[in-house]
Amino acid sequence: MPLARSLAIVAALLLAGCTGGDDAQPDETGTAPTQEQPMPLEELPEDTPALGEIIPAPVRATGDESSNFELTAQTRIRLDSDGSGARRAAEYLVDLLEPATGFALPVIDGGDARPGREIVLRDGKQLPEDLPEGGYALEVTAGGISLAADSADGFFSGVQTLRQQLPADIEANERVDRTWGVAGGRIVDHPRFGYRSAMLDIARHFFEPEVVKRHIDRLAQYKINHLHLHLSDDQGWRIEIEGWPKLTEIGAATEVGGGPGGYYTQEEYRDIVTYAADRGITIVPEIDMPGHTNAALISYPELNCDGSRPEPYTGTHVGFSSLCIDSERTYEFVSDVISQVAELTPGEYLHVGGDEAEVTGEADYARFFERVLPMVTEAGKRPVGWHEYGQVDLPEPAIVQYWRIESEHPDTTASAENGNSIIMSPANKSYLDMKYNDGDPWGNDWAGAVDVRAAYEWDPARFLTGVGESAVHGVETALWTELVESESDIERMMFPRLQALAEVGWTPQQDRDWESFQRRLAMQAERMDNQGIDYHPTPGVSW
Ligand code: NGO
Repeated sequence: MPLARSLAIVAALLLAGCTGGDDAQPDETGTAPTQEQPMPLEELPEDTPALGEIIPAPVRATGDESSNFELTAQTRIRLDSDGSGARRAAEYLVDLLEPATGFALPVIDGGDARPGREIVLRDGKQLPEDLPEGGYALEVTAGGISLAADSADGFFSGVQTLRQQLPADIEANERVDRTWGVAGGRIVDHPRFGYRSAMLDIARHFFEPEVVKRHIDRLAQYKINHLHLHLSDDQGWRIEIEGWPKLTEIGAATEVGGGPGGYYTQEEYRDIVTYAADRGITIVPEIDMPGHTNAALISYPELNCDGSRPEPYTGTHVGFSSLCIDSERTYEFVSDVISQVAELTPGEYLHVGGDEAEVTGEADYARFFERVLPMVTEAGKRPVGWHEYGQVDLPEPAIVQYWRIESEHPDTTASAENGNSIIMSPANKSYLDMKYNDGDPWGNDWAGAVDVRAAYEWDPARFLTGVGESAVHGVETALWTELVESESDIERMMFPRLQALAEVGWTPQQDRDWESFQRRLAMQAERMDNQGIDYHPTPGVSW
């Protein structure tokens, strides 16, 4: 018997042994059922990624060429877990694998091990004890694949790793008749930051729910676990609020450039939230206030201090609108909005904007947030705000999102010193509305060009003076849509910078390396093509 085969059988038996299953025990005839075990794939198809050649790079990957796994129509997915996270991740995996393989893999709850034919998702009994939150271990042997985690986040991340370990054909929309191999070995992995996020501005240009859903699919594959939706701005109000119908009748009917705008009904929003959760993504809703509120003011002029109705705004300037800080009507409005949005959103966070309130006045701004922040915490949510709101006395759980390009920002440093966590979104690294290169015909440029390398080569814990690793809550890219009008614009601006930011948020700083990233990024081209992503083939990467 060839050595590789005997090793694979030993591995299969061991795997069965650790699950407590008894399929590997001798049967009535006294022979172990090894003939049921498929041959290990001694020759992986050439296009199968080596273990760990994925984005974001895993913390530790140890390949074992003698124990490659083959996914077949007989493979089943078995749950050995008490939580719902494993089931959700398993169902997601089944849906991911089905179109290209044509396999409708069954998900089985509990039951015995069946070596050689299964992918087991199990609670983290075999995880290293000190594995940080959100971590997982993926063990690939000829005898089966084991994915162990102790959180839904960990299971979803493990599934994304497995997905990228399959050949790029797995992303095809139609059945591809071929051998589906996975390189053998073990990955033990965990995120650097628990919060890895992307922001999409649906206020400047509105995007229909199905576009947002496709966007969610695309983000999830790189282990992005939050999607921040910028739901209101001067140019449009995008979510139905009961009791305030004009927000959607009037405030939603505009967008940059004069297009028709649009909004989500509460039902559509809930549906997006559920769709995201099924892919391991938490929605973070943002209602921007007290500035960036022209769309609310044209809907309800009583929110304006002089009671007059401003003109609808479809340009791209910022900093000219404000809710009336002294009017009780403002707080009735804000309270209804916050309580309804909180109710619709199961996730932990509610973003209250707070940026560029240039016509609000400093004392008014502080008074406004002194009333509004308790509304958020009372609604059971953790407030997030753009860094300007750091000038206010923030409650401890409040999170500050830094978006400027300067490396000094005393208010944000003070917030960090006071124990508030900081989300890092410096515009010259993570703003995906910026041009890639100076000569690009599209894109904003106030923060300078942001090419893939710039998006990759920075350390979120060293960007801002006084905001080190333990103060950083996570990283977020921002796609503002003043100049982004179509789904293909979204794709071109996001990809491949999104992959760079995904690795910034996941992989330990000392393990990150541009050469290695560049190589792995080039391998993503075929995956993105198969998904129909209209990415920007940025120069400097050997696509
Ligand atoms: C700024 C501004 C947004 C713009 C964006 C464009 C923040 C937090 N407020 O970022 O309104 O759309 O720049 O890059």
